[in-house]
Amino acid sequence: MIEKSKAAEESPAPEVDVDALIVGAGFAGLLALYKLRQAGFTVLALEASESIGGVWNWNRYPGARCDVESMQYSYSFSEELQQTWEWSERYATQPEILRYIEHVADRFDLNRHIQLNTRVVSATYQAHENAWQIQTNEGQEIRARFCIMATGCLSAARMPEFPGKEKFKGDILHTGHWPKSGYDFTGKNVAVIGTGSSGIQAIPMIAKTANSLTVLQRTATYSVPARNRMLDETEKRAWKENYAQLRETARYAPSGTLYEFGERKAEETPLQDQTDEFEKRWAKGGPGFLRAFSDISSSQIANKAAGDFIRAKIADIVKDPEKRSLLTPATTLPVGSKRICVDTGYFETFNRENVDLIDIRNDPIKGIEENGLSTKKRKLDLDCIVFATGFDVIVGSLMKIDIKGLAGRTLREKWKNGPGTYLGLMVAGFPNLFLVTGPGSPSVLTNMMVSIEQHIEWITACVESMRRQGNDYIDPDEAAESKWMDDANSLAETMPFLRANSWYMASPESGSSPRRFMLYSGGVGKYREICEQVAQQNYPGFNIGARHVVCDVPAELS
Ligand code: N01
Repeated sequence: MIEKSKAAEESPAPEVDVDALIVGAGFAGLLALYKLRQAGFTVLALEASESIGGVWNWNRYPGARCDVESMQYSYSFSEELQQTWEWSERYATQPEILRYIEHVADRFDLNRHIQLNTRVVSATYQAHENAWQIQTNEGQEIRARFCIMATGCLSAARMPEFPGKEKFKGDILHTGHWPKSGYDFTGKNVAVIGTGSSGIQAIPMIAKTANSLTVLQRTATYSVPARNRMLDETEKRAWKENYAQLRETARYAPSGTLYEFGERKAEETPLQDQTDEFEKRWAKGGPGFLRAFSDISSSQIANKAAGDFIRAKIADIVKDPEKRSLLTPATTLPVGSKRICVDTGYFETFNRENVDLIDIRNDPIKGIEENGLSTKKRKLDLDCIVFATGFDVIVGSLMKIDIKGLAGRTLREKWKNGPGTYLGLMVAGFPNLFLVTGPGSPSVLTNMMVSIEQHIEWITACVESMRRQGNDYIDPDEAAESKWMDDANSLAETMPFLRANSWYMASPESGSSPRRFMLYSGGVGKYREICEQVAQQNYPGFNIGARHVVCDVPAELS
């Protein structure tokens, strides 16, 4: 599995098993394998699961599909691939995306570099040999010059601990960790906890076959219809004939996705025209609803107009007045402060007789028992409880690994007051360790395919440039890192994000002090330009050197 490069064989420097060790074999891990191998580095990916696919391998719940259109949620690195792969629907289903990932791995012969069923438990930087020592759950030890953490932002399923959970005799499932064999809800009494993107997709599907479905909601969610449909040949041809240009435009679009961007400001648009535009977008479906006007994320008035429109739609759809009121997002919650959901018949599902709704802010979950679940006011007899409670986002999978950098300092210790990175790509004191779509980058605010490709291309170019210059050590400056994170937080102050409690925030509840925005919200285009500029100027903000420099580090750091 581990192959030595010619350069490594000839190198007089301390030997490593592999030039680049990649953690994770989802979209990011596969691309890292491909690009770094193309560049002549030896590569190995370790994947905890028994199969590849990352988040699309784990999230097999009914109704799971992507909310970025399939023609845009795909790799752009190979013209042949994008011309030959056929997407069938506007929004691809989880099984189709997984088939695509498997196809890519086969087509580019990546599987031979992937070791499955292997969880990385620790990664320790060894200063004396300038290498990362990786330890796996199987006790395997691998030394790598570079470590690429392609661990995903939404991979560590969050399972809240309700008292009595272990006593439940029925089935407990988590949307982010769904059984591969599937699950049959037919005739069952089911509760779903959580109404984010996963819950909103799963709830209408579960309701179709369950005997009863009770949704336990903490916060009412903004959702717009997906209007999913089969793609027709003309549409696909239009994309394929113009892919090169469309992809390039997407790389500089605010979120890396092409929408019809409204140029007018809602604030300056007469009310009837505003409503007409929102209606048009509602009928078209998809998150492009939020691009109706250019000021929805910058103006509270425009944002409220978009929110009011959705609230009015919910009022039209949901018949029961109590459910309607509970499902209506508060006017104090800006649209887009959390990721907008995209659904197929979500609000309509609450008109079904077998579907009930409990507001757990008013009627909190007390605990789980042998045969069901109790809230303060109600007792539910259940066969199955589905947790759609999300993930330990962005940093969750990294935090599961015991990562030690210079002087044995752990990443957990370094990030105890919230995550910090330079450019979202590296952490000061953790040399040669690259993050993919990490905190401080646009990450989950964007089309992840665009962000993943940009990061992997940047990382590959960076290590190639180091190799050209005879360097093999890179570590960002603490000062550059602090400034980057401060600037990212200031940028977010102009957006609706800080006005909501969402998982975009590192907050005192999640161990961060002060409360900070975790991502870069200036858009993928601006972010790409900054990263490109850093590379062109030979990486200011990074300490780059050759291994003898590493040997010269002060004793207290080695
Ligand atoms: O997770 P979430 P998700 N007790 O964190 C509630 C991507 N994704 O898996 O809002 C009770 O958004 C929580 O309540 P609240 C996409 O980026 C994409 O749904 O915090 N409830 C919320 O309702 C998405 O944004 C796609 O008050 C608890 C829900 O659980 C991201 O994944 C599909 C609770 C969690 O929502 C995450 O989505 C699916 C507790 N202790 C996912 N803890 C598509 O592409 C949490 N909740 C379409």
